[in-house]
Amino acid sequence: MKKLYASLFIAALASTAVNAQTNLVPNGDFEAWTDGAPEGFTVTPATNGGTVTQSTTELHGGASAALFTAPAGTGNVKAAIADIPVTAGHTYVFSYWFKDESDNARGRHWASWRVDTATQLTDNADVLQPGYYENTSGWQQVTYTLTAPATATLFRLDFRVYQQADGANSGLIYYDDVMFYDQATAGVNQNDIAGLKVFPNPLSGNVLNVTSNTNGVKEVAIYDIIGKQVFAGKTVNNTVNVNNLTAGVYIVNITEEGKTATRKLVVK
Ligand SMILES: [Ca+2]
Repeated sequence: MKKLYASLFIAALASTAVNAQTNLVPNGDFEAWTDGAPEGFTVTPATNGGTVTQSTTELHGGASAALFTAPAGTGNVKAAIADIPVTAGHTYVFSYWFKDESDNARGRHWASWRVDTATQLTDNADVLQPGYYENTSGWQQVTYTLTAPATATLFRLDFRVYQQADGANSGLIYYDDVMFYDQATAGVNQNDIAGLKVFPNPLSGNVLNVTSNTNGVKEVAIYDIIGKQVFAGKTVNNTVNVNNLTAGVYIVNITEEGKTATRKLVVK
């Protein structure tokens, strides 16, 4: 028993160290607040107001999340992080969770690769500067895997909440667990699951086969093209049932025994 506890403790330490090193968003889990403001974020209200406050009752992980209250009119309340230094050609994972069950608020992230603080690049603008998210059911994860363009040295990111069109005042959106990390430092080996096969592809039925040389239980997460998670589950007899997917293109993330791989999936 003693040996087991020691192993678990070391595993927990290693896991903490990896997370601390790899997440380049300070206080991305919204656990640290000073004088009512989230540490590491600069909050800018609209001329019509809007606030970002600590939520300890509604949250995705840890003990708190950020609660955005929409302005009473046009404009947005914004929470921005300091620009993150990036290395051109490295692959980064950008991910966060949000919950918008309010008819009176809509939100989005707003991000860019930059040559410097003054010069913005247009690479990945389709996903880094998206339209508004309106009304999710529960917490939703947004995830992108992106490669820093050749001239990029910085990544800029903020979250913006607006009053929903035709909405009343005081709409609410929650954000939590913001991550931005260099995949090379994540301790995750991409495409390293020996013999991985995902089929049929295109998929027309409900049963997706996910097989590998070891055929261990795999965690499967599926994202739509705007990065919203639409499925999460584990394989049973090397299959997952994905009957809730509508026709379209998806990204499938598969994890088996600490190794992760990504595949594109077309659903007919
Ligand atoms: Ca949190």
